[in-house]
Amino acid sequence: MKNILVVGSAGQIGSELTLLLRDIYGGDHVVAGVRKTKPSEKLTSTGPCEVVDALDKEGLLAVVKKYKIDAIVNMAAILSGTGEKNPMLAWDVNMNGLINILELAREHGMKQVVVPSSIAVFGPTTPVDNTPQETILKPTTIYGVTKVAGELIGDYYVKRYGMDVRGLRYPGIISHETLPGGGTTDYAVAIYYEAIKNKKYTCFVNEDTRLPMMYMPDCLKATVDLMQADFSDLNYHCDYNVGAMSFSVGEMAESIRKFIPEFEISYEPDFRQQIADSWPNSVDDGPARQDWGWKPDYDLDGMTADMLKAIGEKHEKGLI
Ligand code: AKB
Repeated sequence: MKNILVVGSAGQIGSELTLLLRDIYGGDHVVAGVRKTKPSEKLTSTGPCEVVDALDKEGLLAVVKKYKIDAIVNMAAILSGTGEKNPMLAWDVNMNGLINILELAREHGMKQVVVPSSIAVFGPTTPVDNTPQETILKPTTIYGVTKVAGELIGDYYVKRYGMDVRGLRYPGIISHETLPGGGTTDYAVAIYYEAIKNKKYTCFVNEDTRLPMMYMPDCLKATVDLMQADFSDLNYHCDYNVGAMSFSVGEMAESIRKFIPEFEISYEPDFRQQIADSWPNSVDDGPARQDWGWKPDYDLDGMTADMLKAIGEKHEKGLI
């Protein structure tokens, strides 16, 4: 790959992935595709930035031509919470945006397309513990429906056109650089910010809610490792399970109390409780470990220490 376009560069994963890809491939070779006209200083100062919309194929094409793009990472998506509020928007962005990118890649003979998936592909009838790679995919959210369809259409492009399309089923991603937006697992980021700012948090899912989660450094490592894996080693393409941690909200609160003993948590479950209840507790990522050597580095307390330190520093500087 010579020139990569990251669509959705201003988002939670996109913002950090773009910077990491620039470290690896060189700033000039990684174009940050953002929807807003004022991207962060970190994105604009380390390489090219363009305003792109996954739904605007002509606009994407102009950027592809301008920078001789030969790989696209599509991080643009409407997540589970926002998706339930606006199902048609989720369908439009997640499906039509994806098909625009796959078609552009096909028409221009691109070397690789990365299409993220999610634990949202699973549903209430999927086995909840150690959810296998191959299992029941009957999600009950529009986001999950688009993610199942995204995996299938990506695999179709591999089979039908011999293209290199890859993707991971991300668990909830926890990070302190860019806030997530509109997801069900957002509580697992908000809890740290509120612990630092107010020493208390009211969570929108209940204490026993247990989901697969991953800290951003592991998320970035998984994404880049999959991108760099030999295509011939891949037994799957757009749907690799990747696990790292599995914990309940109560266990998160306990972990935070090891650093902030006075931290208090209360619970006011909303519509996202049902979404969380339809997802697994943990996933079996054996194929990812076997095919491209996936292995996470962080556990809950290691992540908590890191998150509280980073957010604490932001707070001291008056940035949050
Ligand atoms: C969401 O909560 O919608 C996302 C996801 C698990 O894909 N973070």
